Amino acid sequence: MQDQDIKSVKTEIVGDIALVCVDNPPVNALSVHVRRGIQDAVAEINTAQSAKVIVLYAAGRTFIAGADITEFGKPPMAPALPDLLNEMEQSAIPVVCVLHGTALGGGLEVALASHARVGIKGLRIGLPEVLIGLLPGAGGTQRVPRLAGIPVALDMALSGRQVPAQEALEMGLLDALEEGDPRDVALKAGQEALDGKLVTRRTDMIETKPDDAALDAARQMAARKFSNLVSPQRCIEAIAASTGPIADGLKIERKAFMDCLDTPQRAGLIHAFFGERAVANIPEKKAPPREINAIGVIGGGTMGSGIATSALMAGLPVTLVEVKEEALERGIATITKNLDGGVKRGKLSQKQRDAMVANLKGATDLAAFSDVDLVIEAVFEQMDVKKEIFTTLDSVCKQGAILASNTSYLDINEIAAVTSRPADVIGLHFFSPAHIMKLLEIVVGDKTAPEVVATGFALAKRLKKIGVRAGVCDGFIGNRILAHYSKTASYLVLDGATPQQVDDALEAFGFAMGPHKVGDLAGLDIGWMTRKRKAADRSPEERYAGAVADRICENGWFGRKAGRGYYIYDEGDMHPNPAVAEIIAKEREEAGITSRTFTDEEVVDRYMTAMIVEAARVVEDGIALRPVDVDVVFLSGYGFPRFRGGPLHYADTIGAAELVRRIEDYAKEDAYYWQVPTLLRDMAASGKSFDDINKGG
Ligand code: T1G
Repeated sequence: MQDQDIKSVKTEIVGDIALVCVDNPPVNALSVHVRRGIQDAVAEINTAQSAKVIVLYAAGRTFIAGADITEFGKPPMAPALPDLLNEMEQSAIPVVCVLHGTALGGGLEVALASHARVGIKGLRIGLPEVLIGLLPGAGGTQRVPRLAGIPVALDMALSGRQVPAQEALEMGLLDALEEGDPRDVALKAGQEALDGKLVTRRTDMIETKPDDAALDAARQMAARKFSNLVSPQRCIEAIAASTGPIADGLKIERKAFMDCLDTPQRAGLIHAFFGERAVANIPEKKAPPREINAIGVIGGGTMGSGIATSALMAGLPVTLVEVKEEALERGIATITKNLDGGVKRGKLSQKQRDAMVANLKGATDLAAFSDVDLVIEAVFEQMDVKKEIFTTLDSVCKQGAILASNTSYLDINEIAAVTSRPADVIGLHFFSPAHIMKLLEIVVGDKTAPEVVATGFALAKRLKKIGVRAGVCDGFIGNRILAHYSKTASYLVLDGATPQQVDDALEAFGFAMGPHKVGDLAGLDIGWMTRKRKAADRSPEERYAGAVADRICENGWFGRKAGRGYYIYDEGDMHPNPAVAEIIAKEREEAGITSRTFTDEEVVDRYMTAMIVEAARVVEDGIALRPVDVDVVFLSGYGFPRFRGGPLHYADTIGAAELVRRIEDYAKEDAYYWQVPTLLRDMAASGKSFDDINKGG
C-alpha cells in the first residue's frame, strides 16, 4: 500500500466488522490512490480473514462522488475501476456500502458492486456521466438493470439526474435508509449483516428482466433529444446488453466508455464542468462578502420582476419599487405568475410559493429602500434616468448598502460617479428570463470595493447562478462579442445566404436556435434601438449590417410578438417571411451586390471565427479574466452548445494559426471588419492555446 493510499483509505476492525473509510476531500473522488486503497483493504481483510463483514463508507460531506475527472485524458493507472469492482463483488467476505451526500457515477457503481447498500437520510444518488459526454463505465449499465430494471437504468443514465434516497429505496437500489453519522450507521449495518437482518447478495448473480419496448423508446428519444451527442446511444447499447452474462455486458460497456472518453465532446463537456467552477476564482476571492438579508429592486418590468423572482426563490425578502401604483401592481402580478409557474413545473411547493409571495413588499417611493442591504436597478437603459435614480439611492440607502445596476451595456463608472459611494456600486447583469437563466455578469467598476465584488459572487451562488467577473466596456463580455459576430450573420445574408440557411447551419452546429429566430424571439426592435444608439459612433469604414433588419422593423415586424419578423408565426406554424426575401433582394440591388452561395460549413466557419475574434479581444483587453470566463458566459447565457465547451475551447480545436489564416482570407473582402487580434497572432506564433492561457501560460 502506498503512503497516499494509507491516507485516503483507512481500515478499522471492530469485532467481526471491518470498517473501511474513504477520506479524499473534497468529494471523495475515486483517484488512483483511493482505488488502490480500497483494493488493498478488501484483499488484506480476505487474506487475513480479520473480519466476517466489510463495511465501506466515507468521511466528509459525501460518499464517493465519482471517478476523479481530472484523471481523464491522462494515461490510465491501475487498478481500473471496473476491475476493482469485479474483485470487490467476488470478495468471499460480504461487502456492505453506507452512502451519504451525493453518491454519483463511479461512487454509485462502487455501491452497486457491493452486496448491500444502506443510505443515510438526505442522500442522493445518480449516474451523471452523460452530462460530461460519457456513460457509466464501471458496471452501472449492468448492475442498475439487475437491481432496478432497464427502465430505471435508462432514466438515470440518460438524464444524469440525482435521485432522492426514498425513491432509490423504492427502486431497489438501496436496501435500507438510516439516519446518523456514517461511521455509526456503518457499524449498525455491519452488525445487521452479521445477524442476517440485512441480506447480502451478489448483484452479478441477479438476472436482468428484458424490456425491448423501453429500449426502443429510449433510442427514439435519444435520437431526437441528443442528436449531437455520442454517449447516450452507446449507453443504451450497453444497458441492452445487461440481459446477457455480466462479463459480456461489461466488455460492451467498457468499449463504449473508452470510445466516448476520446471524443471532443467529452473534452468540451468536462471543460464546461470545471469552467463553471473556475470563474469563481477572482482576484477579490479573499475579500469578506457583506451580509445580504434584504434586497430592493427598482423596476417591475420583465427584468426587474425576473430578478425579484430569483431573489425570492433564494429565500430573500424583496422590496419592489415602481414609479406608479399600476406599474407596481403589474410587476407584482408578473412575479406571482413566475412563482406559480415554478409550482406548475414542480420546482416549488404551494407552501414555498406562498412564503415567497409573503416575502415580497411593494412601494412607489425609493425611501422604502432605507433598510435594504442591496438595491438592484432594472429600469430603462438610459443613462440620465439611471443617474437620477442612483443619486436618490445614495441619499436614501443606509451606509454599506450596495447599489447595483442591471444595465446590459452602460458604463458603471459613470453611474458610480454620481454617488458619494462609488466603492459600493457594481453591475449585476442578469439575463432574461432572470429567474431561469444561470448567467450573472458581475461588472466591476474602477472604484468598486473588493468586498462588494465578493458579495456579488456570494449572491450569484445563493441565487444558484453562475457569476462571471466582467470589466467595464460597451456590452461587457457577452453582448460586446454578440454585437460583433451578429454582423457576420447579416453580411452572410446580404452576400447570398438566406436567414433560414444561416439558422439551420448554426442549429446543426449545436445552437438551440439560430440568430434570426433568436432575434424574432427577443424582439427585433431591441437591435434596432441599439443600431440607432450606435449610429453616431459607427466608423465610416464599417460595412453597415443592419439594412435588412431595419427595413423589417420599419414595417413593424418586430418578430414573434408582432406575429412576424424574419419568420411568420401563424398559430404554432412558423415559416420564413416571404417579404424578407424581397427586402434582401432590394438591399443587394441597391448595394450592387452579386449574391453568391455559401456552404453550411462556410456559414459556421465565418460565424464562429467572428465570435472568436471579439472573444480574443475581450480577453486581451482584460474585460474577461481568462478565456474560460468567456466560454462560461456563452454556455450559460447565450445557448452555446455545451458539448463544444464554449467559443474559445472550440477555437482550440481549430488552432490559432488556422484562425489567423481564415481571418486574413476573409479580410480580402472586408479588411475593416476582419482584423486579426494581437493575442491570436501571438498565439499562432508561439503555438499557445487558450487553454494554456487558462492555466496561466
Ligand atoms: N472529480 C474531481 N473533482 C471533482 C469531482 C470529480 N468527480 N466532482 C467535484 N470535484 C471538485 C470540483 O471541481 C470542486 O473543486 C470541488 O470538487 C467541489 O465541487 C467511472 C467515469 C459532487 C454534486 O460527474 O456534480 O464517475 O473548485 O464545487 O457544489 O462511471 O461536484 O473546489 O477546486 O461542484 O457541493 C461522475 C461531478 C464522474 C460528479 C458536489 N461524477 N461533481 O457539488 O461542490 S465520471 C460527477 C458534482 C464517473 C464512472 C464515471 C459536484 C457535487 P474546486 P463543487 P458542490
